[in-house]
Amino acid sequence: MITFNPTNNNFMSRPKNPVQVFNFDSKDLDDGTQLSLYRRMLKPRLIEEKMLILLRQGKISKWFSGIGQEAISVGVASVLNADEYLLPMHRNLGVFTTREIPLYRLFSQWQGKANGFTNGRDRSFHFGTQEFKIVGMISHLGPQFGVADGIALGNVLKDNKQVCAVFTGEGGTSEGDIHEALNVASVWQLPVLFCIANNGYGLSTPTSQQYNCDYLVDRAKGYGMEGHRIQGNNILEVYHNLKDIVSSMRENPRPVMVEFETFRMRGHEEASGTKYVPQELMDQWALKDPIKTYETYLKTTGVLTEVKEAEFKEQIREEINDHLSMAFDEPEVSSTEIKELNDVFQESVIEDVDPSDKQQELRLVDAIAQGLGQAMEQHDNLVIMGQDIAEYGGVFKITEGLLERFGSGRVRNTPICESAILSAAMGLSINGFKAVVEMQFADFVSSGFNPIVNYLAKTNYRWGQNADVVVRMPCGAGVGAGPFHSQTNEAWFTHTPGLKVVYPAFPDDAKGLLAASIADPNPVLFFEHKALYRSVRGMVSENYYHLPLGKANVLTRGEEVTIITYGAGVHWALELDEALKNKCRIVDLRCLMPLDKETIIRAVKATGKVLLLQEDSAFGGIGSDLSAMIAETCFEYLDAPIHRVASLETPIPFAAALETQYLAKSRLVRTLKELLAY
Ligand SMILES: Cc1ncc(C[n+]2csc(CCOP(=O)(O)OP(=O)(O)O)c2C)c(N)n1
Repeated sequence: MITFNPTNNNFMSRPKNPVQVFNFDSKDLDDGTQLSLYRRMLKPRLIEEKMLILLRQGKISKWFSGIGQEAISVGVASVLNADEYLLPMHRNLGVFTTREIPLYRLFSQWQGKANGFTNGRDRSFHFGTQEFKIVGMISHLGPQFGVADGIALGNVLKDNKQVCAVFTGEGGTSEGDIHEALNVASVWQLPVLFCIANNGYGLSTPTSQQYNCDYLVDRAKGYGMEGHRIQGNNILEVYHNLKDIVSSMRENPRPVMVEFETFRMRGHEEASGTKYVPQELMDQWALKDPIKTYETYLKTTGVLTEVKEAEFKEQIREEINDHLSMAFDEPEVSSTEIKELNDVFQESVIEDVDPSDKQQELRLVDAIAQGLGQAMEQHDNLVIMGQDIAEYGGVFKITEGLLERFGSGRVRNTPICESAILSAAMGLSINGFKAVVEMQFADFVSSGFNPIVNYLAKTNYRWGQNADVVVRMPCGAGVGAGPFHSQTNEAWFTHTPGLKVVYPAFPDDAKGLLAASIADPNPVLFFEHKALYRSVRGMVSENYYHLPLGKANVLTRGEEVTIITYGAGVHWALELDEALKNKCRIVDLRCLMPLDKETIIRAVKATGKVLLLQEDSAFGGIGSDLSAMIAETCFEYLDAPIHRVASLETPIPFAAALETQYLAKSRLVRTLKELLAY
């Protein structure tokens, strides 16, 4: 092992002869394996050389080069079994080739064609494939570590003794998601091989501006994790060390961090160049080329001959050219609006399970708790995670008793790590599990926003991997809790294609909709109004049952005005309607995405007047979109302008008088009377 920082000047005095750069030691590796490692590194290198030509000819778009880093990708992929998940980043072509993905599929992927992995929907290495057990990156880098946590948790729960490996560059390690994921992996002792390819630069930023410690792997100690620093350009060092580490991880499941020392020999991506990299560094690292140095070693030991080398290169080049022709011959991708829209969600065939006649009176909070417990019985692959949800039963006591009933494997207290846990929920889904994540308060979802809107929401559309995740969101004001414990932030998510958003107002709806949300293989944000938890009661069927997502409920049949609302608004509207002697037709949306447009339109047409009521502030909220939709579809039926009633455009104040003034309810009577009088 060497002791230098890739961009630090100590390294300038390295020897000039490539053979001396590394102390190769094949140990007891047979010749076949030694040659196979060589061939495996050669393949991505020759593909890249070809890609650089195609890039110059304008035949492919962006290219992120891993030239000089092949030993890391190949070494890691070579020590994992074919059924163990690999989570590569943008410089890990060797992972894909070592897993023997047919090259034409990779080439089609890079050209945005249908034989790729995303139907032209995402570019470069942004794809995954269950067939090859590879989970590709999203651009945001950091969530990848948390996804690996989830996959590893799935492996632990299956007790299959598998390891998964995830990659990042040193730049990515500065992201908070990475810290959270490392912490969770350590607390839960998840068998993840965390691979940090320290290649000196994150785009143009040298390591000295990225972190302020000697070695990134020193951080492993802080996480209570084993760590190793390995010369990433020495394939034998990578292979031997990882083989030992990984087999020990299989025996004794735990996370391990490995920092690979390497160097980025080309620009961040091809168009951006390397002007900011001192030439001496380039020259020094050129001597440590993982393929050339190993090639020289293999030749000195007689394992590789000139003839064999030429044969390998010819075979690989022929394969590349054949597969490139296939990809070039493939037509440009085409689709239809309907197909694109249909692929946003995985098709969900949710069985009809009806409520029974045997009922009991429950509060909203109890109905949710009962529904969650029954869903745990129904799906033995369902894991629930959240802060203080196990022994403590959650801050609203909804998960009380579940630990005792279902055990600590499936009912998991988490550190305060929203991003890592939501990413882990994605990983669980990839590994065949269902997950329910409890946000302690809906407000805190902002700390896990990235994995929800970028991972959970987009993965089915991108490469057909569903995110079987429900995020429970205790939300809403009226509880005197101020700006950070009172928000109803559904509009943050209804705007993002790929997420379902459910918002019940009654106990029976909450139970049936929660069960259906969990049964649904797609990501669902499930809003639970805190002010309704213990104030709203109703009769609830005792059995496990589903209510369909995307069906609104018409609660009253008044003829003069339609009020469309959800959540706490439903109860404000009901109260007022009673006072006004039933003039209102109240539609409880129950589900915001999918939206029951038919019921909305029918109700508007029936009264000719419509009031849209929401607890959230108005601008950019659900009411605004409903208003546009109603104006577009029901214009001729309207007898008055559409009215919206929403909360003030301010953060949510704490003091009772201010909160009351803030809330939409305080303007409801006045606006409704104006509308009735219009
Ligand atoms: C959250 C986020 N911020 C910024 C970027 C832009 N970006 C993409 S890759 C990259 C550098 C990553 O450096 P590193 O993790 O060291 O990997 P390397 O590219 O060196 O292999 C940056 C800044 C991004 N994709 N995502």
